[in-house]
Amino acid sequence: MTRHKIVLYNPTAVFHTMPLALVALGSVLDPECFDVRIIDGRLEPDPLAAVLAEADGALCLGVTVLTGAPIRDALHITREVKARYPNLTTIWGGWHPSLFPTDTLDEPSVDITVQAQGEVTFTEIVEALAAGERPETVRGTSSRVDGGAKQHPPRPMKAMDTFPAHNYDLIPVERYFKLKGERQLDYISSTGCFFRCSFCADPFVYNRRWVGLSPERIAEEADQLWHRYHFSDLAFQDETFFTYPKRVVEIAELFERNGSRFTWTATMRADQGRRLPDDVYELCVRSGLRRVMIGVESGSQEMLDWMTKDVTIEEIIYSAEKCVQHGIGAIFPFIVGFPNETDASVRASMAMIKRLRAMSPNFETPVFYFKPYPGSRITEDVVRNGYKLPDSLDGWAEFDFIGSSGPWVTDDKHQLIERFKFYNRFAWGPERLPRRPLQLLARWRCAHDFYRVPVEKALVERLKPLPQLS
Ligand code: B12
Ligand code: SF4
Repeated sequence: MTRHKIVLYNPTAVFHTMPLALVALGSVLDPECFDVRIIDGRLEPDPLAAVLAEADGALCLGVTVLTGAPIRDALHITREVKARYPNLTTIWGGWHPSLFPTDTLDEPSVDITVQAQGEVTFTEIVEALAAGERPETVRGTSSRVDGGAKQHPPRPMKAMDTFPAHNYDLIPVERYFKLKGERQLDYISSTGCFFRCSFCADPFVYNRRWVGLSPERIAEEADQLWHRYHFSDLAFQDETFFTYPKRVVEIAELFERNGSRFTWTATMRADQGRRLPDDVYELCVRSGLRRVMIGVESGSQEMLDWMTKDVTIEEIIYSAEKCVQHGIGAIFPFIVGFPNETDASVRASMAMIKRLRAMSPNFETPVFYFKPYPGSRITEDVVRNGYKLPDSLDGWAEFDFIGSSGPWVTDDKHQLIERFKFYNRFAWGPERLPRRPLQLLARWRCAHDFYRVPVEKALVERLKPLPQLS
């Protein structure tokens, strides 16, 4: 039997999260028929050379594509591969091709795009290719038919328990541990989200549906993975891990029963945190929960209502208090610079950030600038009001949140936020030398909202440029 080579590529990006999408795709293919090679641009000294070498004799190249900077690398690789191997089928999947199924096919080097959940769709594509057929009308894809780009019927989401366990041996797990600086294994236990935040692409891509692995399966896999890789921390990359409290309880109980061998981190909404009983917090901590990520987005209730976050300020504070009470760390991401966001709203977010940071040295409050990522209701609104989104993949490649804000943020506001971010970062956290003097100064500045003449900032940045992510 011929064993077909399948090449999967993860474009270069910030951070070293494991390429779970490609692991998911590679794990569903029958290893007797398909030889899956995952190449991660973040690990290769010369990603193109690595992909070109593997693409020789392969059945297809699959690329996972997020909106923004990763598109640049995805385009470069796909164009070069297509130029060298014109008959090799190229498939793009992931968030950007899910949002732009047919527009992405304006790029001649991309043959097929895949929308939303990819396991079954990708299997059908490669099986058709292996049988020498053209996978032209597979559900959940878009392709060129009679010269024009056509979106085929969507594929309903499938229960995750029907898929085989992720085969982490497809990636060099130890190398990710090294790059992350900790033995942290990334893991996904659910897909989609029931909520409707109007800045988020998830409701558009998954139609507010959610599917998840059963607690038994998660605990069993975690146990097996621990024996295999001896990780010390498990990072759930789900959109909303705390969707069903009963499921969380079962997972935590099973982790505890297995000996709580590792710590874990997961995503939680503030309303979910508000409803979680104390004994569940306690159980989660006993089972290893060390940190949650709770998207706050704004300190202004008016803004939260406008973005249909369906969360209240009271719920955010309550959840934060519960984290303090139970010794759980938390990341509370904020977004500023929404269209028409008032100065008062930005000030409310700054006040909320200060309040949260003062509550615990284990609380982080990264601040992102709003960028109208496609697929969201706010983006539709700003486009209706004249904002021009990129109209090509090359344009989308330049569209990235890192280091830039939308046109709604004035220079003055940008300056204020950047200074606030700097001082807020130093004001809290561990109280020790040599940062202590700067910490006291930063704390004073934050307490008095005085960010003028930022000499300390200039000095620190000159000595050590800070990464621009939060
Ligand atoms: C890990 C992660 C990252 C990692 C990158 C992961 C990587 N591939 O390198 C890092 C930390 C770098 C990152 C960064 C950002 N991210 Co991010 N991230 C995630 C997160 C939490 C998990 C992704 C994941 O592994 N999922 C698990 C896998 C199994 O699911 P999946 O990726 O969706 O893949 C499935 C399908 O999409 C499809 N599929 C995917 N790829 C392919 C490829 C082929 C060939 C096929 C056939 C199918 C297919 O099949 C897979 C299995 O069903 C998601 C949220 C989420 N839970 O998905 C957000 C998410 C992807 N990120 C998002 C955003 C907005 C960002 C940021 C822009 C902003 C921010 N503040 O975080 C930055 C910057 C990205 C950039 N431009 O560089 C958005 C996506 C927006 C978009 N339009 O691309 C998401 C959905 C979060 C959200 N709800 O807003 N992110
Ligand atoms: S921001 Fe989070 S909770 Fe809101 S819709 Fe997106 S994934 Fe769901």
